[in-house]
Amino acid sequence: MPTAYSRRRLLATGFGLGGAALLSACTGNAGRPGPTTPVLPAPTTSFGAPAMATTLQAGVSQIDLGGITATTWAYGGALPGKELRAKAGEVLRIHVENALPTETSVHWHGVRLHNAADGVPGLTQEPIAAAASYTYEFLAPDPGTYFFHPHSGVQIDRGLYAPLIIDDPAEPGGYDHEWVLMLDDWTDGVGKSPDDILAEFKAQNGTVGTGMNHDMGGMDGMGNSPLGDVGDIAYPHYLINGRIPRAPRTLTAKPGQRARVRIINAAADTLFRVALGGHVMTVTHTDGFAVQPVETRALYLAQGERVDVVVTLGDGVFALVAAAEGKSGQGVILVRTGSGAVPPATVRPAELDTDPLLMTALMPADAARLSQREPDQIEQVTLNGQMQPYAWGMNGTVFGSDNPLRTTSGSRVRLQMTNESMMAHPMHIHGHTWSLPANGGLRKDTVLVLPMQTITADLHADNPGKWAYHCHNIYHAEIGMMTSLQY
Ligand SMILES: [Cu+2]
Repeated sequence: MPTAYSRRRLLATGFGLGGAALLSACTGNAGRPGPTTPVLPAPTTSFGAPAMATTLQAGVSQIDLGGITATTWAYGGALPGKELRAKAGEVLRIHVENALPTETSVHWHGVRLHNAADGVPGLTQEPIAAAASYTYEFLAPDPGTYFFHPHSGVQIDRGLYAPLIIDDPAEPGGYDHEWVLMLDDWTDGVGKSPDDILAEFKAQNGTVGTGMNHDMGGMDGMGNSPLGDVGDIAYPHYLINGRIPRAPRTLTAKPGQRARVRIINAAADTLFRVALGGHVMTVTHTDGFAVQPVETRALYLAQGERVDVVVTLGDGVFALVAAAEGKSGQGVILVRTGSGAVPPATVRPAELDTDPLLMTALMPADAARLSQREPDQIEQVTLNGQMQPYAWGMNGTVFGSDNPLRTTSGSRVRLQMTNESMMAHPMHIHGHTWSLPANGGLRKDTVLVLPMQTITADLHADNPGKWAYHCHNIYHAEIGMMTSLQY
């Protein structure tokens, strides 16, 4: 299946504001002041023996996607790779063996770890050469749903990803099952390779500048999303936990039981719209941090974002569907609690079309708030570029020609991100968790900035180092939509 490019399109109105309005009607406490001291201790580089130690091998593997075998790159020969799990405050030691034909790295996405373990070649370490190994050791301070993947080229668009779950010893539980779902868009070994796709984009020799860009280029029929343009590439397949929809995995439980579902979007270029047929989901966390619970029947999850939901299960067989937003295709996983026919691969639960919740419509749980404080420093950041000729950048330039953001330890830094393009960008900060003042201090490390939208995100500079700050559309990042925060 050829690569296809999304059509530039005019924005529909709405932007999921219904969800935001619903939420504030439920909670009614926007702007409530938070505690007066930071709720979390600063990350540390001095720690004791690891509570969790393991070896992770990145190598070339044959993966069965469900009747289709792909030769790809994966961790430990599995897709997704084996989940890693530890408790908050524990030290993890992961020895990485690189059996790939090229250099790699591992980034622990969302974890507020010390800079040297962040896994970004060029900023925090030398790449791990082919046939070499490297040991990451870090303390994971905050409980939550995280994942790991390379920060080398477009390797995340192969099979190199796996969950990283940090348990909260104080978690009250209240559920019978815990399921971890990884969403992905798939081409490697069955269509063009990610490196081929990137090479085609690079060959367009696009350039970026500042200023609103209303480009309307594009070629095919993609792009039918109320969010605007959300993806550039039509993939042959979309996966949940490594499987195509006609050979889905099945989760089993009993009717009436409660399941905590941790959902991770590991896709390179795809935003998903997620629903569980016949069910309402209660959103409890995003990007690891607790939110004021919200019920929804559908939600949007952008690349790099995570969400935890709790569902009370009905009786029968249900499809949890992750529909590729603005594209055709979907990932499916089944939930079976009783008898019933398996739904077809093309099943489309009605819940998908019920005003999906954006993660940026959530409000934080009180315990998750960062202390409120006026910023010491305000930085304007523009998100720039266009699909044709393909070019993406920040502040009118590309990574390598960028001016890193600089601050000092202890500062409160406000980033005002203005998206001057016609495409949504999931912006990700390393080593910190933002606080979004427009959401009462919602904590996130990956924030979807919609076309022409400005989002304000504060951070507390308590973790010195060189921190990548980039779009988590991995093709955007690799073509130049990345800078860094340094102090
Ligand atoms: Cu982007």
